[in-house]
Amino acid sequence: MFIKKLPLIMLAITALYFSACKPKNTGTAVSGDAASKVYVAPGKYDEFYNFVSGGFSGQLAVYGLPSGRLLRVIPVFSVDPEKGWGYSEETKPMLNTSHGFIPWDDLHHVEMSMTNGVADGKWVFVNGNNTPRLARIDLTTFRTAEILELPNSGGNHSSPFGTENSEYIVAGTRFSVPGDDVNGDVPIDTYKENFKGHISFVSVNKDNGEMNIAFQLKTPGVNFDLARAGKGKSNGWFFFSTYNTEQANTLLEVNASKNDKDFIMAVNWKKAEEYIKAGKGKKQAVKYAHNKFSEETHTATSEIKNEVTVLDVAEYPDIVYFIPCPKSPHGCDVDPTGEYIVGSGKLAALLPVFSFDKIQKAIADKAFEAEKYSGLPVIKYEAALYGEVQKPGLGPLHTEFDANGNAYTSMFVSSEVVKWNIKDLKVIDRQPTFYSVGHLMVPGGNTKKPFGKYLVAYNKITKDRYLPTGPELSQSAQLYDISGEKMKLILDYPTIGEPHYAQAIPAELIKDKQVKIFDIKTNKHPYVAKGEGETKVVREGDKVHVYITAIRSHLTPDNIEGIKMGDEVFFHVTNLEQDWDVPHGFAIKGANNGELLVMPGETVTLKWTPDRVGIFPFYCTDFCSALHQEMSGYIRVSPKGSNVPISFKLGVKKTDSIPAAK
Ligand code: RUQ
Ligand code: CUA
Repeated sequence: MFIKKLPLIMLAITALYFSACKPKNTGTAVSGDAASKVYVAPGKYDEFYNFVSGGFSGQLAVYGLPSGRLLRVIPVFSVDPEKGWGYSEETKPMLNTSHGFIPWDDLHHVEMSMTNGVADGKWVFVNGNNTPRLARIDLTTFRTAEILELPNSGGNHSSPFGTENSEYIVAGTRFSVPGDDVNGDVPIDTYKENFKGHISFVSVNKDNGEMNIAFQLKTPGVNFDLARAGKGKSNGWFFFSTYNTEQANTLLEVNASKNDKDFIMAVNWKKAEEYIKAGKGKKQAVKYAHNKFSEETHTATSEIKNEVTVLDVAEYPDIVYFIPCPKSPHGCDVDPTGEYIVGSGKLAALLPVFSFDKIQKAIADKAFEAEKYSGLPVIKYEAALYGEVQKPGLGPLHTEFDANGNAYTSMFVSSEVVKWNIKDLKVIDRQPTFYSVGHLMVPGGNTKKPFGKYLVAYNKITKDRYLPTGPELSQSAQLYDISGEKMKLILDYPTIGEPHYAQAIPAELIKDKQVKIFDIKTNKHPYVAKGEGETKVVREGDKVHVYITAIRSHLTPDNIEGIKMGDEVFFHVTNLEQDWDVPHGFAIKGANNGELLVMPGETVTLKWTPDRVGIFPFYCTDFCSALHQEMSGYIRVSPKGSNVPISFKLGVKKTDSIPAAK
């Protein structure tokens, strides 16, 4: 109602206002004992691992909490020369898609694998927003183990969100688009007829984590923003926030903000699963990549798959129910009991809290609006509503929970974190953020058993907090102590990329499960050299395979001759070390590629095409011992057609030259 009646000029003002404001007291707002709360003494460990999305960096960063110390950056949808990710031959297939090699994506959300509604520390799932993909990171190696492309999708934003036992990781499309199996060459203003939403239910293998698209739900064409699975009593249901239910295709800023209410879409996924089991889904021809990294061969494979099973919700009206939710809801969060569903309408002046019991009753009583939405039932707002939090703040985005019945909502426009009670819906406390907070995170705050204690605000704009760094300033996280009635800001720390969502897990759950080395004896890489005696240089036409080993402090072989212009050289570097944290690196002059960083017991390959005749040094890039600077070698490149034979050696051990294979 409210915005509908406003003239366009007012809308423009609203939009301006929505773009953020700076809180008044941007000074130091920390209290006296803050330092002792975040101080982790040298040699001591943090209490939590915090996995923070890197946004448009395509990476996932791991911080310790409460110190805010950066522990690791994990490349996911990115190439990373530090780790050779996307540069080595073994990792390139991880970034393959139906569009070819895509070395970048926009990583927004983080979801830990769960058992009984609590994070179990096995895997972290993340979304690629741009070219729709899901990734799984293994928490024993802190490396990306799997990437699955999602067909029928355009902008994988409402993703990834998991069920109580990670039966499914669910991914909703941000942009509705014509399905992949139909002719998409249609006028853009035929959105209403031709554009469809798709939600992917991706199954997760309990033992090895492997993902597969179990089925997709085809929905009306809207934008899906975020989602949460039900839990406890609402396990079996899923809740998605939607916007652009106006189905606009241009100037969304205005045209997708017209309706007084958009919807939370409630999905009975157990029902959908039953229909799928009964064979009701339709097989559809699509094309998507499924990429897996094997820790046995230390190599990724990419498979293009061609089929997905789709259930059209329009044909099964007892799967999907729409619940009106004020003004373009962003976050859609379910409390630890599973009873309360909070919709954060980013343009709304209140926060609606829906009741799962009331939703069930409304469905049983058919308390629906007279008008359906795209042929699907719309539950009456009042029939689903538990109550509204009045005047919570401006621009609510996301809500997390503690173990004591409190909710915490981020307010983008008024730049604050607001604590309120779930039962009486009264605001208890509000603390400024510095500023324009997007996501917030309470350790376990999305699960059945929140740990509470801390809250981290991930801010979109961070002026005045750190030393300035040119036109772009550092992104920021802010840590609050939430153990008392009032929240207390205790630390600021910069983040990499743009932080979106994050989750944290007690360090105890994973710190002793880390892979320390790869057993060289079980290395199944086809080009492994399990000892210096197995090193060799093999010519196969104009491809040359160099089996090379690294151990403190030499590379074997370190003198290589017989390479010719026009050759493609593959350096297969095996790290022979069997000690924790002794990687060796490998780089060669003129390689238009990254370095390699090879873990103990692992084999990794660098492809190099020499571009000129001469002597090319190569060396270990990781300072591995006092004689690291000695860990180097030379390769000689001769003109095409030269008769210099292949030869290689280390020290006096002149190795036999191996004649050309073909
Ligand atoms: S979003 S700032 Cu991409 Cu998760 Cu809400
Ligand atoms: Cu090996 Cu430096």
